[in-house]
Amino acid sequence: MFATETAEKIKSMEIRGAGRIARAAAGALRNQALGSTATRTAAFAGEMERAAGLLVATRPTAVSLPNAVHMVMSGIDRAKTVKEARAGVVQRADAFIRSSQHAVEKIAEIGARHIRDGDIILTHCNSEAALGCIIKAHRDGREIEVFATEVRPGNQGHITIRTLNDAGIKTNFIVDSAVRSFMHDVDLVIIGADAVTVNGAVVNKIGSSQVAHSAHEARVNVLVAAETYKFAPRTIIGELIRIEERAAGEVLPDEIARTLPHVTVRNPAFDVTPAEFIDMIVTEQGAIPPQMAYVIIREYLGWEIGEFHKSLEINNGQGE
Ligand code: RUB
Repeated sequence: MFATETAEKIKSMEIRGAGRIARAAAGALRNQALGSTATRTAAFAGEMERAAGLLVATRPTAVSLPNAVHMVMSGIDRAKTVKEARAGVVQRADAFIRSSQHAVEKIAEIGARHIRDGDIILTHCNSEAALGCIIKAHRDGREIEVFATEVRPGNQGHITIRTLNDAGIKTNFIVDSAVRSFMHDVDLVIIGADAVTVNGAVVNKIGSSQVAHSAHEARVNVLVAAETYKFAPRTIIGELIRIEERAAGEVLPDEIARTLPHVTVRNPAFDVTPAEFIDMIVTEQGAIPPQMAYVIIREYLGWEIGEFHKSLEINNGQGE
């Protein structure tokens, strides 16, 4: 699949979930590079930049997407020939996809260690990283039970309960507004992430902050399963994560909305859970308290504050 087709599928949410979106984007750039007929490096780089821009513009919240694109595209401008540039893109895209899959497996392994025999776990939305931890604990022989939310308006909970059912895990399916009613029966909350900011706040599916708040109130631990490429480097310089607001029709059919001229439907797809409601973030590099997010950005993503200063200077016309 080339970039245009992949971008459409990400936009329509046929491809969804921050990890899958990132791998699909890397794969699309790889295919774009292999299919390019450009004969000059500048033309090749231009085509790849346009493809990268198209992919990054599809969904604004999942930081895994620009991070993956950044990793695949880095160094393209230093290649001396099209052959070299193409090989670089293919090599970096394949490496990203491999390391992403490995990260999800590693997180499952680490996260499962924090699940005890007899635990009742609540999860929200559909996160392969979060479900990986739950399924690994079950496969390791721990007897567990899950509460899974419906996840209005996208119904991602339907994907979650099918996955849990297929793994043979006892699961309770509840509407989003029932979370607080059941929280006292729950031992642990596990959710995924679309972005983690430098101060340890987690951006995830709308409703996650209510889930975490309710868990905090009931003294239930909240564990976030997030690969390091979901950490947001630009939050170091104060950049905020943009919360995607999707079409009103996902919440209320247009024919009904048309009869309610005084009603505006709001449909944010994500919300922000502050670090104080999160006990641990499980990354492929290990489990960390949310306050250590900066270390992940610096050590594992390789983004230094200096790099931002440099890019800011260049953007302001002061650099080079
Ligand atoms: C998906 C969502 C998931 C994270 C993490 O939202 O919020 O919890 O993306 O998922 P959407 P994963 O359905 O709108 O994309 O662990 O699979 O990357």
